[in-house]
Amino acid sequence: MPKEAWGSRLGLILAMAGNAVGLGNFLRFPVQAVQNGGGAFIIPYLICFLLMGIPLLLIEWSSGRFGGKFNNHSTPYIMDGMGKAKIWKYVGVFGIFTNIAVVAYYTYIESWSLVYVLHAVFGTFEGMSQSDVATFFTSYVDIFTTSTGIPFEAVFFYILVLALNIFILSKGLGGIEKVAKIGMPLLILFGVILAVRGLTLGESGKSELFPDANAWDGLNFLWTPQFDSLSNPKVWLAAAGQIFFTLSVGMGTIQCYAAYIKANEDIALNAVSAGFMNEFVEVVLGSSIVIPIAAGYLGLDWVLENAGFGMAFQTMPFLFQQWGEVAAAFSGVLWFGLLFFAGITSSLAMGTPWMGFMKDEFGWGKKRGAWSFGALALIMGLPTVLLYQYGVFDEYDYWAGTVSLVVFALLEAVLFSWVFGINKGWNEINEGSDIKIPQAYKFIIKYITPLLLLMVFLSALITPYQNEWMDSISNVLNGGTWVLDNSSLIKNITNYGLKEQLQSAINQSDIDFLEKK
Ligand code: MET
Repeated sequence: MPKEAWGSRLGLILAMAGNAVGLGNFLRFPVQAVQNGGGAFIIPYLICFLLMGIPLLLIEWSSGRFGGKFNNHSTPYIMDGMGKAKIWKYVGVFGIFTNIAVVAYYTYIESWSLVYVLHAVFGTFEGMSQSDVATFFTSYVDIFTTSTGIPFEAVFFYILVLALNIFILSKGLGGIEKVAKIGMPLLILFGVILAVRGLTLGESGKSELFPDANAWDGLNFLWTPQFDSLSNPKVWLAAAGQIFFTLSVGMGTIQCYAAYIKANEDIALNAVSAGFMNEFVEVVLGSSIVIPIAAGYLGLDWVLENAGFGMAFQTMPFLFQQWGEVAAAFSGVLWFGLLFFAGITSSLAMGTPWMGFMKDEFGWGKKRGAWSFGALALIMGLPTVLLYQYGVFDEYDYWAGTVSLVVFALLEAVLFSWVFGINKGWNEINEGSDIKIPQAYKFIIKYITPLLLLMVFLSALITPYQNEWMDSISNVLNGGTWVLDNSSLIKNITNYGLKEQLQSAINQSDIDFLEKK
């Protein structure tokens, strides 16, 4: 039997871009940008892309292709082949569980998108007020509004979407490639149409209720660079987190896709192209839809106050209604269809590390691999669906979608440059390459990227009260103590479930100092 490989270069790039382009580009990026000062966010974001994103892409693509040469297709085997110590295999296994935990909540959002496409078609939101649309969502995910305590519609569509993922995965690379070849162009087309609307809306949404509505305000807020943020660690951390999330680095999915690239085939140009494609979709399309459209109807102040994950499902369907019945249905299909394609091309990638591991370790075929992955995802995922109100969803996002990515990225960067060795690594990156990666990247990959990743990790450990770094530092200089924020990793590890009690026990004078600021 011939070895499995990507059907074409285009297929590979679209699958890799599909892996990266995801819900994060449309739901997470705009919110992060708004919450971190708009134009103030963009510069740190781009720097993180160049100093951590691109290097990690190169590390992951080349590690994957390297593993493929020895017929390894999963992070445990790929990493095991790069370092002598047994620990690397276990680091690879840890990476697999990140994927299963992310897929558990990620496919839930995918299922919402699919359901909302149907509701857009059937005109469910017609004539609803903004609060009706918002309530529609909360009752969809709410276990308290159903007499049985089980949101059947949500569970049904969740399982349906999971089954669809399993079905495609069981078809192997060919299935993933096909979905990417259909999904990615449609996603970009849908995104461009909506972005044109966002960019041309201007003040046409102005009303008596919202006299300040102006889409341009939203765009200006995002695109006016502000240099003062460069000294704020909070903004840098958010920017770094967004880069990891959006590029899908630190999970092992890229390695597993790259393991199917032939030994002499280019990875340098492919990696950079897929990375830039993701950035185009994120920075250009991701910032031209939700924010300007919401600012165009509700005003920038509303956006600043309400920017959050909920905007996509709780506000957009209401705003689309302002364009009339047909246009609302059409826009709803474009928006939620786009989210669905963005989601599924990423969740498919999250299945491959597990499937590859079962193949490498036990020789399991695609069907068995896909079904076992689905079963695990379901076991992990049902709590996010059934206990949504209890914050399970957010816990998954924090541990798997935020912390694990950084930890894994740090470990793989160390493995690549310091254990495998940067000289060997650099040769892997350049072997068969169609472009010349600037020599400076050899230095960056060896020193700068691991150092920055270490800094990101340490800062997450000790995030200060309310993420106010400057004030906390001056408090310490004034003889006070470093008060940890509840979001800090240390607090999350040690005080899990006891946050409130411990919060009240910390030094009140430090809190007073910080709050006065
Ligand atoms: N890169 C994809 C996205 O942006 C998947 C991220 S999973 C941590 O949504």
